[in-house]
Amino acid sequence: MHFLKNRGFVHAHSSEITPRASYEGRRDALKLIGTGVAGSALAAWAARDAHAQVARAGKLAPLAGARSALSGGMTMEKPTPYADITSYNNFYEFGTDKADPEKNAHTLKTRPWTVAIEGEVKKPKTYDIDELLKLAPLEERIYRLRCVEGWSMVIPWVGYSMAELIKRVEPTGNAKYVEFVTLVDPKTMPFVGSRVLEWPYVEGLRLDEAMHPLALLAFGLYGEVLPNQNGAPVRAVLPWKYGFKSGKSIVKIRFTDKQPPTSWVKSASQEYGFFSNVNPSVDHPRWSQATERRIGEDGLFSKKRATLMFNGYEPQVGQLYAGMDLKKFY
Ligand SMILES: Nc1nc2c(c(=O)[nH]1)N[C@H]1C(S)=C(S)[C@@H](COP(=O)(O)O)O[C@H]1N2
Ligand SMILES: [Mo]
Repeated sequence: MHFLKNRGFVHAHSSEITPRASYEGRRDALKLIGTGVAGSALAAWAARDAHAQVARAGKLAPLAGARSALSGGMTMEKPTPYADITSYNNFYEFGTDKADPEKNAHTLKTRPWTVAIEGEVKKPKTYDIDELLKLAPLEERIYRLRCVEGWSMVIPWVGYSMAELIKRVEPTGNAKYVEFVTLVDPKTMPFVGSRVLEWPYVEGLRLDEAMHPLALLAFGLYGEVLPNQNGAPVRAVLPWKYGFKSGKSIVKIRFTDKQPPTSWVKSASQEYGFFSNVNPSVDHPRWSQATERRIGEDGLFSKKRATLMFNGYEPQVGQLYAGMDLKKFY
């Protein structure tokens, strides 16, 4: 234990009961430090109170969430700096360069905003965004995000499990899939006239995937409302899938009996599958998916990090795919 002391790790008094989440977090930190992955920044991060929220960015309106145990081991990974999370984006409606969304998305109008729940549900309803925001207690979830392009970030989201919404609208027995339709507005989105993708940007999940507690509806990050470029006012976050499954600026959630045709499958089905679970052993036809570069930490010449099965969430989500051939259902 001496190496922990040397790095300023703060031990709780023995009279204190160690909360489960902080105990598990500490174990994860030990593992990382043991493998030499941790620098002093990570050690400092690991030494803070596991229940404390990530400090606000100080840029937009505050939106606090109680730290969730569902962050799992990610609680101990250092969040990517706010400046990187908000300036290196994929949001093709605002341009295809990484810097375009930050430059262009100021035109997005996030109020008034509604999200329509339609299809195979007993209680279809169009929610005003401010009602949707208050539907369930907000939590802070620190998740890895792995883009199919080979980079990753660690993002402290604020939101609640999609399951909270889904159980309130009561899917019928016919509901097998959930389709997420995002905004298409030529007046504010300069690139929806382009043919890079079919608009609106549509994504989808199997119902059991959407019901998994890790599946998040996010309204904020770094203790504040979402910046427009990150998908304001509400987006999906599926941490075990490639980033493109997490649609930004959602306007409609539709429950269906058939697998919805999604934008990326329509544009190149040999390259992007409906499931798109992070899988280091299934390469993209044009590049390997075995490794990744962490934005904000790893330079172009740094040794790449190993990509983990289901982006590290295999213990939580592996069961969803038991018995499936993941090479066939990529
Ligand atoms: N509507 C919409 N949602 C989208 C995209 C997009 O182009 N349009 N890009 C996706 C991709 S490829 C990734 S990696 C993530 C990036 O989210 P971030 O910019 O918040 O990190 O958003 C996803 N959601
Ligand atoms: Mo992506």
